[in-house]
Amino acid sequence: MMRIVYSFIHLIGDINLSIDSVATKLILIGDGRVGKTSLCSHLRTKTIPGTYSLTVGLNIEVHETLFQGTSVKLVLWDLAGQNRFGCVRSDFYLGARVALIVFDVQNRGSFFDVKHWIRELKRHSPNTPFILVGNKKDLNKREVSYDEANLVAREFSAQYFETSALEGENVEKLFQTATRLALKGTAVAY
Ligand SMILES: Nc1nc2c(ncn2[C@@H]2O[C@H](COP(=O)(O)OP(=O)(O)O)[C@@H](O)[C@H]2O)c(=O)[nH]1
Ligand SMILES: [Mg+2]
Repeated sequence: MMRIVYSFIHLIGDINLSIDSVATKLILIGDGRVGKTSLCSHLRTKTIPGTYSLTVGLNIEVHETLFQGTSVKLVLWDLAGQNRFGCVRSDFYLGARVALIVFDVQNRGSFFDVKHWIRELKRHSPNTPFILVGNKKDLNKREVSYDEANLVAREFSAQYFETSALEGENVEKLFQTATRLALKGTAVAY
């Protein structure tokens, strides 16, 4: 049954499950170990796993939230850490209503790769809006400044959020903003 629902989401991006309920697809992309799985985990359980485990293949999770009085099922597609841009299958992007492009503020390499992830998203799904996310803001060994990352986001007319999946800072707000973006243009958002 879930598989059928997911293939519908594949086809049309979001579906009205009933008059006051909707499901929408959100994808997380970015280099491995930047905190994509932890962000999803914090959103759902308010904690992140104690031990690091590499995401194998793909995680698909559903998070139910309320948005403007409507029950929204956010279908989170969390890409495996070992995937590189250029190797991600195009059906991962299919029907995505919003993307989170995540990097680690204490890892300059992951920030450098952001432009490749943006290019990849535009190639597969040109109309999918994205939010740039600088994660691990709780750490003091910062290698990327807020202003520098914000500038890249603005270059693409995107928003920039800094988060800590560890402490939960800005996580709820990030996903609320992502939900708003995902539902923009669909009937339920109005
Ligand atoms: N300090 C800190 N560590 C984090 C944060 N988010 C994730 N981590 C750690 O970074 C590692 C990689 O996280 P993970 O979510 O698996 O990254 P992914 O490969 O992008 O899914 C794990 O050891 C996490 O505990 C954060 O906000 N702050
Ligand atoms: Mg992961």
